[in-house]
Amino acid sequence: MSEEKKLNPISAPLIKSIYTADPSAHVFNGKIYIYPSHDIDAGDAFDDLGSHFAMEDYHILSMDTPADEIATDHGVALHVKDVKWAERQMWAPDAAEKNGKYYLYFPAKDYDGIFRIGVAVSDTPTGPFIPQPEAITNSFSIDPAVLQDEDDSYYIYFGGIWGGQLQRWRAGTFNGDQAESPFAFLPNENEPALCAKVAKLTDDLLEFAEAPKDVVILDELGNPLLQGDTDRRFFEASWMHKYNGKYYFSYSTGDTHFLCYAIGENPYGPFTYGGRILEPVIGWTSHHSICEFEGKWYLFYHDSSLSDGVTHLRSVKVTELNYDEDGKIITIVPYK
Ligand code: FUB
Repeated sequence: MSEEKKLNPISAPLIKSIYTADPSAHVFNGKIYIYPSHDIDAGDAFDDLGSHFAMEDYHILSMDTPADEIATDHGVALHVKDVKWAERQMWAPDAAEKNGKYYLYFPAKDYDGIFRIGVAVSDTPTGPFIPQPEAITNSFSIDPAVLQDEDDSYYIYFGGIWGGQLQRWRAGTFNGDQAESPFAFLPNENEPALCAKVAKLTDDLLEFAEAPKDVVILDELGNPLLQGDTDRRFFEASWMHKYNGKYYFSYSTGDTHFLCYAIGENPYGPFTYGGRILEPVIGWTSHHSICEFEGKWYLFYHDSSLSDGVTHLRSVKVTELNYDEDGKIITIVPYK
């Protein structure tokens, strides 16, 4: 038995009938809805571009309470074959609600192999979602996450390096040279790290209202994190939540497998690195959301324990998240 299999997880898969990952959780009308990726084994070999993540559709899950660790699968809410502009790889989605309509934000590769972000709309939280005919204008990269702020402005955070292609957009247009290399065009180790992006959404929530800006993460001295600081720098899996009036930007460090967070005073930042949320899980990726329900805070995350460690066959989970008296998130260890 491998060392991993001896680990005792602190939480159980919320659903075992399908593999799910990248859980974006929201409370709509008093109920928890989870917008995850739907993992499948499409037969693509593991590589550093994430080709093995060949997902084709989304299923929305719901839960009455996190305590039960049981979610209901509401079936296919959107399939790639119904999205005119998208060819493949339906990666981590998120959702938002406005005036009784629900908006599903999702990344997928277009027919040129470039990740774009699309929006699909529904009258219910569980879909089916009707996609817009085109991706969001000037969208790029992966892992959208939407914050509805208290003034009813909506902000979209996104981006991911390596297979997420963020490094290919450094000059403002897509650089397709050396397309098989996930490492081409990354900054040097002693240069500021690549940042996630943030943009306000238009009132109809269908487009960027402004050019995306960098989500800058500073260290304790006020300097931007460096690309070589792989235990702390942004890789993918943006999430934004508010706690006690502060903005908590959280993310995955990718190849070092941590979920970390940084705190700012407004939705654009800059954000100061705060620490780790979750130590590495079984599997390569770590991806999450943070959500308040009935006065308690929860971390939704995933691991590959149900598939015995298969990287691209993951399961969403939930565990309680706590803050200390200074607002720092108490680091969670996912196995006992
Ligand atoms: O699920 C596919 C990709 O794996 C996501 O977009 C990343 O965040 C990572 O979890």
